[in-house]
Parts: sequence; structure tokens; C-alpha cells
Amino acid sequence: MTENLCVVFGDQLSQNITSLRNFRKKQDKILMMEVVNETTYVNHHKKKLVLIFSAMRHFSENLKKQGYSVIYSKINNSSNTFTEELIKQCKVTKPKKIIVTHPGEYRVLQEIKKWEKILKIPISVPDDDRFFCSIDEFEKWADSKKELKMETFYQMMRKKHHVLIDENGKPKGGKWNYDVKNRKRLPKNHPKIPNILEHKPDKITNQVITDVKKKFSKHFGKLEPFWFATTHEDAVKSLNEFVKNRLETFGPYEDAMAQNEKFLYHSVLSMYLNIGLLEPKQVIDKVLQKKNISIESIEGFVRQILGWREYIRGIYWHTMPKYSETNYFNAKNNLPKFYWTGKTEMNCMKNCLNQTIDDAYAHHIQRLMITGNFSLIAGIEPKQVCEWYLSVYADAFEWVELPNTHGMTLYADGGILGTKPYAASGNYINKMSDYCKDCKYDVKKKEGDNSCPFNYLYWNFFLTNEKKLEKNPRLWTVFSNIKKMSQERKKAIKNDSKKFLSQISN
Ligand code: FAD
Ligand code: DLZ
Ligand code: SF4
Repeated sequence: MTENLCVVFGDQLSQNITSLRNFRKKQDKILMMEVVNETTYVNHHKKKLVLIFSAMRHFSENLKKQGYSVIYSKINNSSNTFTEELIKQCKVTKPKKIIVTHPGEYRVLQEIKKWEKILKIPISVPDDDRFFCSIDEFEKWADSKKELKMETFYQMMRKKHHVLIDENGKPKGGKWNYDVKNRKRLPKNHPKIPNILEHKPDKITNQVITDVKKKFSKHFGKLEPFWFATTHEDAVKSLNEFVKNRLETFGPYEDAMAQNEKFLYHSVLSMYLNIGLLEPKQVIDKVLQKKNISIESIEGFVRQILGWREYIRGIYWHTMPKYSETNYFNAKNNLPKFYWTGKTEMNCMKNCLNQTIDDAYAHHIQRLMITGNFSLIAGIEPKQVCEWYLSVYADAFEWVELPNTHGMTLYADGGILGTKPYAASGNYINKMSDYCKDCKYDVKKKEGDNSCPFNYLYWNFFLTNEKKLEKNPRLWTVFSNIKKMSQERKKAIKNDSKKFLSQISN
């Protein structure tokens, strides 16, 4: 007979997770489940599947080595859902109580809420305290504010956790935010960027690769070469490599994009943070230990983890389930097939999409200003955009993907998260990258054959949504340009857009 059965999900792979905190090796058991529905609710990238299963299997083996009793159901002979597998395992283990840390996703929380009734066993759901800000704390903050702006939240977090704060309680360096210094383009003769750490698959990972090849061959993306860390120790090596070689230059080139440079100076740590191989506090502590580092790099990086990541999670739990239904612009177009195949002549899109197919990774500006921006100005239905982002990135979990997609990228929430839509024309892409020089389209051309689709789709987006946006003070310049625009030019924009959108929908 088992006292406590502690359920650990695939994104809870931290030994310090609250469900295991009071674990007693003699009386308690751990249950980990690879289940069919988790692999099929979207078309997950093959590398994401290998990452999660391999990290789960490594985590379980490590616990067993330490004398924990772990029941582990592998995908080959597992149930469809967490609930079905749990019912099966409870019949054997007969636990007095089930403990599961608060899940990352709303969908899974709804499933857990039914367990007590189905199993007739008490269920305890402690908070996930790997985050700096609890769901309750965010609620209190949100209730006290008229507008839920990231910057105010971030300053509160900095003060509360005493991060980059001087002895007088002021922000180190004098300013809270150095974003304006983080917008450099990568110069032509830039020195070689240090490679990120690639991890060689071990026996466990190779077995998962074989399983995924057999069972998930139709899923999105390239499986090999597989290079992700799948253990806590290897993820720490990746963190150390980033801090040693790339953190210093993270800030200035945070918004840059370059062909043949997938990672630039980004940390490539989100997938490890999101499944628990690294903890946010550990990452912040490590970067703060680095000596002689410029304030724009350290603040820029801290803002992403202590600011954006925590804020995004807060927004998710504050607004679900309604948030996933938002569609402020009533966008209805279908996601073009090239998002899945990478086959498009727009060089910026082709680069970002193929990199996503290869590595289940794109950095923030590629997600926001290329693939995201395109889906915004092409009027693609938010649900379809969301499903794509949730499938294709190794770090994609709904709590972080949804607010980034519906809120930051598509403005589908009507302005809860952002103050204006991040729509941009080819001019922005040309300024921040080297994509345009090798493109079939002409970035300088505004209309007609071969003109860059981002140019006319940008204006078409504002013309289509004029009524909803014209009063936004941050879009004053856009709409004063529209006012000066001739009817002829407006017509040309609409025609070019219509023609292009109908081509890509076929
Ligand atoms: P770095 O640039 O090195 O940043 C450091 C860390 O900060 C990241 O590892 C991440 O944990 C955190 N971070 C940075 N920006 C954000 C942000 N906007 N929201 C939350 N955390 C952030 N991130 C995910 O982790 N999962 C997702 O599913 C996801 N979907 C996104 C979808 C869209 C449309 C957009 C625009 C962004 C999305 N992001 C998502 C945020 C961001 O793009 C990724 O966190 C980042 O690209 C991961 O790469 P990195 O580890 O090299 O990040
Ligand atoms: C993403 C994912 C996949 C593909 N498979 C599993 C799985 O089989 N078992 C599991 O515990 N977790 C998996 N995950 C991560 C879950 O989707 C994640 O645990 C939920 O988001 C929890 O809210
Ligand atoms: Fe992208 Fe337009 Fe530049 Fe081509 S010209 S790479 S489509 S922005």
C-alpha cells in the first residue's frame, strides 16, 4: 500500500518540485506517464518529443538511483490520457493521497480537477514555486492595476527580489530598462559568433529517437541531428557556456537577425527552463555572478526572465480560458501551407521557417517580427497561428506560447498585453537583418510585381482595421500617413494584397 502517489509531468522535471518536497522513500511512490493525447493534441516537432521523453526518462532513472520508487509508463504501452493511466496505476498502488504540482496548462488543470471524483482519493495540488511570482501574487497585482503593463510588473519584481538594485533601492546604472540600447543590426564584418553547446545523444536518448522515428514519423520537423541537453547536468553546461561566451553581447544584438546565424547571442535555454532542467532562479543567480558586464546586456537578459517570462505566465492564468478565444480583428484567413513546409520565396520567412523545421528553434525577433508579423498583417486566424507555434518550437507550452501569440504578436486580446500591434513593413526587416539582399522580392518597392509583400500587407492591415486602431495614440504617425494617401494608392495596396493572399491560400 502506498501513502502518497506523486505525479510528475513532463514539464516538471526539477527534483525540487513541490510535489516531491516531502517525499518519504519508504511509503511514497512517483508516477511519470508518457501518454498518447499529450503527443497528439498538436503536431509537436519531433525534436520536442525526443527532448521531453528523453528528459523524462533520464529524470526517472536519476530518481531511481537515489532510491526513489518510480512507476514509469512508456509511450509504447501507455494509455491515451493522464487520467486513464492514473486510474490503471491506482488500482495497483492503492494510494491514500495523490500529490501533483500545479500544472503548466489550463487544459491539464481541468483534467486534474476531476480526479478526486473519479478516483475517490484526496488530491493535493501545491503551487509551482519555481516561478518568482505565484499565480495569487500576480492576481493581487493585476487587481490593483488599471493597465497590466509588463514594465510596472518587472519593476515590482526587481525590487521584491532585489535584482540589479543598488544600496539606495534604485535600479543599477540609473535606469530600469535599457531596451533602446538593444537594437543593433549585426555589422557586415562582425567577428565569428561562438557556437552553442551541442550535446551528443546517449543510450537513453538514442532509444527515444528510435521510438519517435517509429511512432511519430509523420510529425513536423527534422529529428536528426539531435543536439539538445536532456539532463539537468547538461543543461547547466549550456547555461555556463552562454554566460561565459555570449551573455556580454546578448544586449546590443538582441533584436538583430542574420542569415546563417540561427542563435546569434541568444541563450537557447527556454526549452530547458520550461521543462524544469533549469530553474529561473538558478539562471538569474548565475548571470548576476558574471563580473565586468555591461548593464545593457545584464539588464536585457534579466528582463526576459524576471520580467517577460513571469509576466506572460501571470497573464495566462489571469485571463484563461477566455484568452484562447480572443480575435480582436476577427481575422479569418487560413495559415498558409508554407508555414509547415518552409517553401516560400519570401527569404525572411524561408530562413525562419527552415530553421524551425531543422532545430525547433527561432529567436524572439524571428518569431515576433517575421513569422508572427506576417500572420498578423496577412489576417490569419489566431487559433491557427497559435496551433502552429505550439507545435513547432521545443519550448512551446500553452502558458507561454498563448499570450505571446494572441497578445504580443496578434493583438487578438485587443490590448491587454501590448499597447499596439507589432505590425512592420519590409523596411524594418531590412534594417534589422540581411535577408532582403537575397530575396526575389524588392524591399524598396511598395506596389506592383516583385514588390515586397510585407510592404503592401502592412498598409492593408491598417486600412482594414482603421476603425479599431485609428484612435490609438501610438499609431498616430501611421494614420496621419493614411490620411494623406491617395485613393489610387489605397486601391493598389488592396489589390496587391488581395492577389497575394489568394495566391498563398491556394
Ligand atoms: P533568450 O533571447 O536568450 O531569452 C532568455 C529567456 O527569457 C528565454 O529563454 C525565455 O525563457 C525568456 N523569454 C524571453 N522572451 C520571452 C517572452 N516573450 N515570453 C516568455 N519568456 C521569454 N517562449 C517560450 O518559452 N515558449 C513559447 O512557446 C514561446 N512562444 C512564443 C511565440 C511567439 C509568437 C513569440 C513572439 C514569442 C514566443 N516565446 C516563447 C518567447 C521567446 O521568443 C522565447 O522564449 C525565446 O525565443 C527563446 O529563446 P532563448 O532561450 O534563446 O531566449
Ligand atoms: C508536451 C508533452 C508531451 C508531448 N508528452 C508528454 C507526456 O507524454 N507526458 C507528460 O507528462 N508530459 C508530456 N508533455 C508535457 C505536457 O504537455 C505537460 O506536462 C503539460 O503541459 C502539463 O501542464
Ligand atoms: Fe522579407 Fe520582403 Fe525582405 Fe523579401 S524583401 S526578405 S519578403 S522583407
